[in-house]
Amino acid sequence: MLSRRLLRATAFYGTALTVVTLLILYLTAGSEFYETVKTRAKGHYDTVSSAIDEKLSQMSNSRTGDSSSQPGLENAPEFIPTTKSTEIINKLMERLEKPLYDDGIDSRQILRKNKETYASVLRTKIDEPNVDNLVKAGSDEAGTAKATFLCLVRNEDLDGIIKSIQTLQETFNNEFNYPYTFLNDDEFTEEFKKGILNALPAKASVRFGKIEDSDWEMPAWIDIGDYQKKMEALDEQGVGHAKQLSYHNMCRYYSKNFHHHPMLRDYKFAWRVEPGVSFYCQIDYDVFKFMEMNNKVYGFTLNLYDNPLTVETLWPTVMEFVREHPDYLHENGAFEWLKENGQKPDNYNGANGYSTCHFWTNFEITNLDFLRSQLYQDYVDFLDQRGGFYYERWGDAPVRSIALALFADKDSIHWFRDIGYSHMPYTNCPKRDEEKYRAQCVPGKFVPWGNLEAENCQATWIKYVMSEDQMDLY
Ligand SMILES: Nc1nc2c(ncn2[C@@H]2O[C@H](COP(=O)(O)OP(=O)(O)O)[C@@H](O)[C@H]2O)c(=O)[nH]1
Ligand SMILES: [Mg+2]
Repeated sequence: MLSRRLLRATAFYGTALTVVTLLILYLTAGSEFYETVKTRAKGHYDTVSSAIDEKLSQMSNSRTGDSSSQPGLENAPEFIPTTKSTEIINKLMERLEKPLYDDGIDSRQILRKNKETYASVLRTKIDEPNVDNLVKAGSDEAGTAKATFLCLVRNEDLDGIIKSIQTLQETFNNEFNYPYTFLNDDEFTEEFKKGILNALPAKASVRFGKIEDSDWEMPAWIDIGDYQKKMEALDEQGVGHAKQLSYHNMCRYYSKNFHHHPMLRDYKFAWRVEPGVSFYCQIDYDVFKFMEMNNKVYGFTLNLYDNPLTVETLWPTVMEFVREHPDYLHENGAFEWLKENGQKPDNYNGANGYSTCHFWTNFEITNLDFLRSQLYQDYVDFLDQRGGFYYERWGDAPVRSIALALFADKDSIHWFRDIGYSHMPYTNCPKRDEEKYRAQCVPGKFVPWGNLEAENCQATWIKYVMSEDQMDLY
């Protein structure tokens, strides 16, 4: 009894003594210590911000840039998930677990109807988006979005990328003068840089950057033997690029890392441009400002089915992630598009519950804040840890598309019907006024070969995802 009291008293006086000592120390030396820390931090802050200023001025004055890597997450408020009730979560999960169509579907009939839907939409004459805030060429605000074209290319892609950017300049960018960012996993050669600069008007702003090896290369925790064995098998089944390690790296980079490249840090939007693509129609309004002023997260032109052999475990893996983070789901997500099983039921079954519909990311205009959000990063890190970029051939297109369809508001995903665009073999060709065409494309003609018509997912997007308001945007 006595010893317990003694113990309690000792503990009490001991604590009191420590608090008093700390208080005295703070009052005498603490403020000085605080000042020192503050001064040091400010010094550091000043150094960092002057380095940024210097970089920014370099960016606007020079036509080349540096390439250091400095990843970081910014959580834009619109991409912070809201907490949801169990009832809502259960309803959302239910929609993700069942296919869009019940058993007994006639896939040929669905394909026929879908082709009709697609043709009738694309053959209806359209002009620019019907919004009252379009920023037209020549106006003060034209070209003022924080935005860049993004070209991930190799030195040997020079001719192909020149073709792409020249038609892009002619149809759009001569009027808006948005900058170009070229990225490569290797150093760009002088020949490449000169070739690009010569192909663009003198006023064009261009930067060339190198990707850090650690952001590009296969991560150390991938079992190379396992990767090789699995890709040998995929290759034998005719899956393209299966044995091409650089292709796996590229898909992972576009899924997980590109948006953290320091050269993109000051941009909110990136428009991806690939070698060998064509732009067909005149675009007289600022596409980036349209995205910004109408709260768009993503812009696409084409959406297609994928080869299910490349994504066999992607959907089950995504569902594991979703069960861990059900709050991340968006109540107005484009779930039906992911769960469509009518036109290509074998794809849905082969991909274990995923239609394989995806935006064709060789054209994409991305709100980088979405990709830099905690939500997207958690998602892609989870997938990355499972190794599917190497043990399968998960593409950046299905990975990005699933994230958008699950976690973003479907009304913030915009189909740029008015942008005539082609990457072999598929085309988005709208019906526009004659003078808006600069080259031949046939309105509604998706692909030159009839047997590939079934690869088009756009009708599902039109029928099950687009609201009337979205349809009325053109
Ligand atoms: N720097 C670099 N770019 C690559 C590499 N592999 C692909 N790309 C780029 O990544 C994009 C997609 O590659 P691409 O070969 O067009 O793929 P596909 O459209 O799926 O056939 C294009 O912009 C390519 O230039 C690579 O190994 N290094
Ligand atoms: Mg390509």
